[in-house]
Amino acid sequence: MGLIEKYRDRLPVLSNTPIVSLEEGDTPLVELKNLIQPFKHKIKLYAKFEGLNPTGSFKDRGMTLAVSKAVEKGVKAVICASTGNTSAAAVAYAARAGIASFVLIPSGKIALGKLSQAMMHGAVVIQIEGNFDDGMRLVEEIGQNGELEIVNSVNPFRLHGQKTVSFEIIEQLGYVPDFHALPVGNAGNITAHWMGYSEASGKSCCFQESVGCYEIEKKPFSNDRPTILGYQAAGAAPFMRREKISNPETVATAIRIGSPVSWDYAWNVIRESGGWFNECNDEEILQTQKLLAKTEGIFCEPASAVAVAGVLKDLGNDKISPGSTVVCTLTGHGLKDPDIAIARSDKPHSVAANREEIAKLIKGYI
Ligand code: AN7
Repeated sequence: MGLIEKYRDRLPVLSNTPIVSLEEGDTPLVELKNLIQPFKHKIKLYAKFEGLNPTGSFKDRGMTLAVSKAVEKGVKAVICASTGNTSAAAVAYAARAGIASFVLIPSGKIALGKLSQAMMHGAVVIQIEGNFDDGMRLVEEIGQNGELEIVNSVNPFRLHGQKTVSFEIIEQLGYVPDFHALPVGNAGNITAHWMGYSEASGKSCCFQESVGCYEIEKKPFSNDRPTILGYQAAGAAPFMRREKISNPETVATAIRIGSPVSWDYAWNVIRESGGWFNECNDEEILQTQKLLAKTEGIFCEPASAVAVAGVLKDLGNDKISPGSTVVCTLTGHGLKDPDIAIARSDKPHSVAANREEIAKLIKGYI
């Protein structure tokens, strides 16, 4: 079942909204016991593995709703700027809906898997000599006349779809976590998580009305909200600098964003939840990506590892208290960025197709 069907009462859909779905959502919540074991601070750490959505990232949650509403409205095409995952989701859902899609991506700065997705589904792929922030500005200008539906997270339906991740976490855990950590780029997802936790607990959050005042089910099913922790890559950390930056740079290309659209919303989330931002450098990010892969069997993309890297850092700082339950959103799948995985791993052994040679090699390891 797709998430619009599952959470219909809590989403702004009408009885005649055409549902465009790839059966997204319902992703695993995995406890990271091995990874946390060596740390002296005892917490319960979980990963919500959003890389297991149909196009390999959390963007599918927002896109099922944004594209469904675009079709309801009768638009012929959607457009977005992207560091790769939004475009992958947009083109797939547009293909499913039978409408055209246009995507603006920063030339040479999106991961290989994401580029292949953009190219595969029949979209018009426009590589720009500029970064995500340039693309976002251009899309807002081009989308102004209403002919094309913008499916970046300025589209409130994206946030409504993405808020469902919080509903699922509460259902899966059976309670509300103490902390929720996630990577922050354009800041749509941190906003959506807070919306979800707020709606689930029947509490209002300061931007709920501005992202769309709809007649939706408000009956609470939880009693609290977590503290939200937003983590950024050090070279692309406008929230840490407290101002937007013009030349973001990081190996985690998904979050190579200097001018987040949901700037004010994200600050409100931090203030209302009593949370904080922190940053990790590229080396910390890649080491944590590897740690997840080697100790837990979970292969996420670099941007996603920022959430876990940040939690480990703040555990060390004693900012997260022992005994806490902490959920990290792993936003995208590691297969999105095979170049990084290969560059950061031991080279395969090259041997003859010979039993003795292989046996000798194995002996060296056991
Ligand atoms: C894996 O695809 O912005 O803070 O254009 O792909 O909601 O932007 C991607 C963002 C985290 C940050 N992790 O989420 C895009 C895009 C992954 C991502 C983020 C992104 P937001």
